[in-house]
Amino acid sequence: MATASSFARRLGAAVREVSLKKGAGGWYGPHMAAAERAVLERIPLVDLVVEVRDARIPFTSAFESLRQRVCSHKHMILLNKVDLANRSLTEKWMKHFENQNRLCYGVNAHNKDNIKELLSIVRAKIKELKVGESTYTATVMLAGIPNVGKSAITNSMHQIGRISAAEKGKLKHAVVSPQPGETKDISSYKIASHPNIYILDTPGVLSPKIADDDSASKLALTGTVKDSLVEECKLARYFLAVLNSSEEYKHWENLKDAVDDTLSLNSREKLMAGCHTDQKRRRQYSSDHTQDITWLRKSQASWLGIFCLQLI
Ligand SMILES: Nc1nc2c(ncn2[C@@H]2O[C@H](COP(=O)(O)OP(=O)(O)OP(=O)(O)O)[C@@H](O)[C@H]2O)c(=O)[nH]1
Ligand SMILES: [Mg+2]
Repeated sequence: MATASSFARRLGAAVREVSLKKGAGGWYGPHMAAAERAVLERIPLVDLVVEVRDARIPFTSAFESLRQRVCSHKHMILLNKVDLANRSLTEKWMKHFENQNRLCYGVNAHNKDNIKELLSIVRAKIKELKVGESTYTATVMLAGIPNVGKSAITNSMHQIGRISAAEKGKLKHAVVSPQPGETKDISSYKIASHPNIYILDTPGVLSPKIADDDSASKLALTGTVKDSLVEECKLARYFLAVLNSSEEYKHWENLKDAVDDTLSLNSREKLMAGCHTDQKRRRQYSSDHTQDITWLRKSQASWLGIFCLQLI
């Protein structure tokens, strides 16, 4: 029987093939190249660079171009989507990055308490970097590969930071989407007053040079590459193999019962309605469950359990 690693190899090889294509067939076109240049050019101009990574793949989701360009004292690593990752592994990864002299923190962008804690960490770090300056305005840049949650973090920090500063000015809103490549330009959002701190939300950048098939498959599974560029069937098989190997499949035995047990009535109705509509619209063959699996991966529903793809 094929294992998760063989499915990973097949998916990874397909993704790397796509990465070599120029133009619409690949993902690193002139727009992403320009975005990468714009992000890298801003590094000397900002006070702190917060590299956002996916907590399920803390190593593979690195934004490689930052490595040689940001000095450790102004480089923070933020592991986002901790709600989807294994908690004890995330803690180990945080220690690993701290041992490399990087400030590191794990968040769920949609959790208010996490974001409040993140805001105080960022404020404290800025204060440390600006020691000796009595009045200043600071800028923090969020950078990373696509779909790791930069815009979601930006919105949460902007909203919570402004409200706690009792500033009732009109709030801006960065577009958040389950598909990668949503943010096209760099935009600034205020996250604190006295002193003023601004955050820059930036477009995600993914190098076309991916180290190996294993990394490529992990990036595809966590949504860094547009689903339309990858064969859904290969993606679904790998996802299923990962779930099988982590025994998560036990949650699937009675899918409807699992949904009934763990979701509120309101969200259950919405979920099942979405599921049925999706199935009616998309399924052509009753035996083809790969579409259901792809839908489940995209929904990232918490009752599916977590899957951590990168051990330390
Ligand atoms: N479960 C979970 N989902 C998250 C979290 N943060 C972001 N997301 C979801 O991840 C998807 C991508 O979020 P975005 O904020 O658009 O990601 P991005 O890094 O700005 O993506 P690009 O603009 O393409 O570079 C969206 O569906 C978000 O709702 C998180 O902490 N937990
Ligand atoms: Mg974005």
